[in-house]
Amino acid sequence: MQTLAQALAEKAVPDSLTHLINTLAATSINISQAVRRGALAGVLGSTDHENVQGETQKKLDVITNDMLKDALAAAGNVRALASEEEDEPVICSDSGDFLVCFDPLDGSSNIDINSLVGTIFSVLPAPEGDVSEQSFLQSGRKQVAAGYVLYGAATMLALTTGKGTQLFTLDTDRNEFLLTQDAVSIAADTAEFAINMSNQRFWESPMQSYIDDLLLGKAGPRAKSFNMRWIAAMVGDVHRVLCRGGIFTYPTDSKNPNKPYKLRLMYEANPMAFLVEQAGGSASTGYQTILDIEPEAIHQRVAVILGSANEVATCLQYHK
Ligand code: AFP
Repeated sequence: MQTLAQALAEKAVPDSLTHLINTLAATSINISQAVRRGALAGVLGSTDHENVQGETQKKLDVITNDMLKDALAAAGNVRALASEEEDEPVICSDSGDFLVCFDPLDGSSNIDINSLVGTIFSVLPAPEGDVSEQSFLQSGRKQVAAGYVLYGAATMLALTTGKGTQLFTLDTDRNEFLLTQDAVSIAADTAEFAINMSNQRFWESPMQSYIDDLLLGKAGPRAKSFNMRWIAAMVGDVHRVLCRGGIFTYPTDSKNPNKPYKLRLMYEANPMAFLVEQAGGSASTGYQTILDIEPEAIHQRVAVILGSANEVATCLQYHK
C-alpha cells in the first residue's frame, strides 16, 4: 500500500503543497490521539467561551484549533488561516503560497457521546501582498486541495488535489496514512438520504415535497423505498456518501430567522463539495452549484445538498 507521500508524488503534487498536506496529516494524527483519550485526558465538556458562531466552545474545539494554528504557523508556507473557532483570519507568515480554512473539530456536539467527529480543511492560493479577510473570499473552484480526517473506529483521511478523491487509513503501528481507496467514485443513484428530520416543519416547500416523496417509498412517485441516516457530523455523513453513495442535505430553514442556514461555506461546504465533485457527485445549495459561489464573508453559511449525482439532480427538480 502506498503511503501518503508516495500517493502525492504519483499525482505530481508540488513540493510546497505536499509539505502543507503532510503538516495537516501529522497534526490530525495528534488530534486523533487527543480525541481517543477523551475523558481520560480531561478534554471532554465545554469551556465557558462562545465562538464567533455564537456556539459554546468544547474544550477539544479549543485544543484542536490551537494545534492546527501552531502547526500551520510553523509550516512556513501558509500566509494565513481562517478557522471556525477564530473571529478573524490569523496571519501565519509574511511569505507562503497558501491560505488554509478549517473546522478543527466538526461535529463537536458528538464529542461527549463518543460519536463521530472530524477535521475539515480547504487550501486556497495566497495572493501577492497583504492578507486580509478579503483574500479568503475566493470561490470553491479556486481550491488547490481539500479534505477531512474522520476520527472513527479507524482514523481516515479523504483528500483531493483536483485529480480525483482518495481515501487513506491511519496505520497506528507506523503512524502513517496508507492509501486504501485510490479513486473514489460515488454511485450515481442511491436509496439512502441524510437530513435532520426534526426541522421538517421549518423547511421550504421544495424540500418538504422532495422528502415527502422519499418517505412514500414504493407506493409514491419514486417507486422505491429509502433508508435514512443522520450522524450530526458532516464529516461522518459525507464519508458514508463517498463510501456507498447517498444524498446529504442541510437545507435552509425558518427555525431561526437570523440563521437561515447551518453549514459554513469556506470550511465545510466548499471542501466537501470539492471532494464530492472529484468523486463524480454533485453539490448544490438547491439553486446554485456550491463551488461557484462567490463568498462574501469567511463565516458565511449556505444550504447544502450533496451526493449521488442523479439523486441530487432529482432533488433540484423540486427546486425549479
Ligand atoms: P457542531 O460542530 O456544532 O456539532 O455542528 C456540526 C454541523 O455543523 C455539521 O457537521 C452537522 O452536519 C450539523 O452541524 C448537525 O446539525 P444538527 O445538530 O442541527 O443536526
